[in-house]
Amino acid sequence: MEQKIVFSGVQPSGELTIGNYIGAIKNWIELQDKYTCYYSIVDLHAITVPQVPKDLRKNTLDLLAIYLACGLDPEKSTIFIQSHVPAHLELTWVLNSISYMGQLSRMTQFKEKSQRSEENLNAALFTYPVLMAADILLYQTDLVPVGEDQKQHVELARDLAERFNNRYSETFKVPEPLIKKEGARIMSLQNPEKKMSKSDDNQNGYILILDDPDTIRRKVKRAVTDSKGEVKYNDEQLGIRNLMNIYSVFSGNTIEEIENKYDGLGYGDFKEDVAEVIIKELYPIQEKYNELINNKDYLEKVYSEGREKAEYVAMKTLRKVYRKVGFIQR
Ligand code: AQP
Repeated sequence: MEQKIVFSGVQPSGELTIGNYIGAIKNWIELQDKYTCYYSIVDLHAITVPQVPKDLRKNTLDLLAIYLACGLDPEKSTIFIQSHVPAHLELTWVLNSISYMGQLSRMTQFKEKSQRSEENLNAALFTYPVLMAADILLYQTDLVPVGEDQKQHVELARDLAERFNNRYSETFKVPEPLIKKEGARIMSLQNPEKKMSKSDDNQNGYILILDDPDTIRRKVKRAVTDSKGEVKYNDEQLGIRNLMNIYSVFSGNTIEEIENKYDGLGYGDFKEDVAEVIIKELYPIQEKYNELINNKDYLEKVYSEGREKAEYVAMKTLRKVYRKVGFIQR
C-alpha cells in the first residue's frame, strides 16, 4: 500500500511562538516515520502582510534552523522554501479561476487580518487560502497537520480539489486536516479569548520558542488569570484553562492529573511549574538552533536538496493540471 502524504508549513512572518510549535511543528516530528512528508517555509504567504526584506530573509533561515532543531530530519522529510518552487504560484492562478469571491470573503483569517490593517488591504491577503490550497494539492496530500485556526483553509482546499475534479476529471487527492485535540488552539497569555499569535503587538501575549528562561518565567507569571484561585479546567477560567493545556502538552500529564496535582495550591505554584516545563522542553531545541544557525552551508544544502525533491513532485501535478485545463504543452 502506498504511504500517505503529509504537507504543512509555517510562515516566516516573525519569531515562532509555542502556539506554532504545539499546534503544528511538534506534531510533524512523529509523522516523519510513518508518512511521506513535505514541510515548507511558506515565505510567499508571509508577504500578505508587509515585511521588512532583510527580516524576511533572516526569519526564513531562522525558521529552517528551528525546523531542524525541533527534530525535522531532511533524510526523512522534504524540507523546502515555498518561493523556490514556482509551481505553487502557477497552480494558484488556475485555482483562482475556480474560486468564488463570496467563499474567500468568509474566511476568518481574512476578516481578522483585514480589520487590523484596513488602509493597506492587498489582494494577496484575500487569495491567501487559494495559495494554501495549491501548496497542499500539488503534492497529492492526504493529511494536513495544522492548528484549529487553519481548519477552514484546509476545507477550502478540499472544496477546490473536488470542484476541479468534477469539472476536469479526477486530478487531485482530496486532503483532510489533522488536528490534535490537545493544544489545537493555544491562546494569548494576555487575552485568553484570542489565539496566541507571533504578530501580536503585545509581547507578553506569547512565548517564543527562542525566549530565554527568565523571559518565559516573567511572561507566565504575568499571564492573565482570575480571582477564583483554583486550578480547574472550565469555560469560566479561560486563562487557567490555557495554561493547563500548555502544561499538559509539555508535561504529558492529563488535565485530570493536573487538577489533582494542584488541588488546594494557589496559582503561584502552578505558574512556576508551567514555566519550568516549557523551559525544559525548549532548552535542547534552543541549543541545537544556536549550533545550526551559524552553519549557513548546511542550511543551504538542506533547502537546495529539498527544493529539488519538491519541485519534481509539484511539476508532475502541474503538468497534469495544465493539460486538463487546455494549455498547450511547453
Ligand atoms: N495559537 C495557536 N495554537 C495552535 N496552533 C497554532 N498555529 C498558529 N497559532 C496557533 C499553527 O501554526 C501553524 C503555522 O501558522 P502560520 O505561521 O502559517 O500562520 P498563523 O496560523 O497565522 O500563525 P500566527 O502565529 O498567528 O502567525 P501570524 O501572526 O503571522 O498570522 C499553523 O498550522 C497554525 O494552525
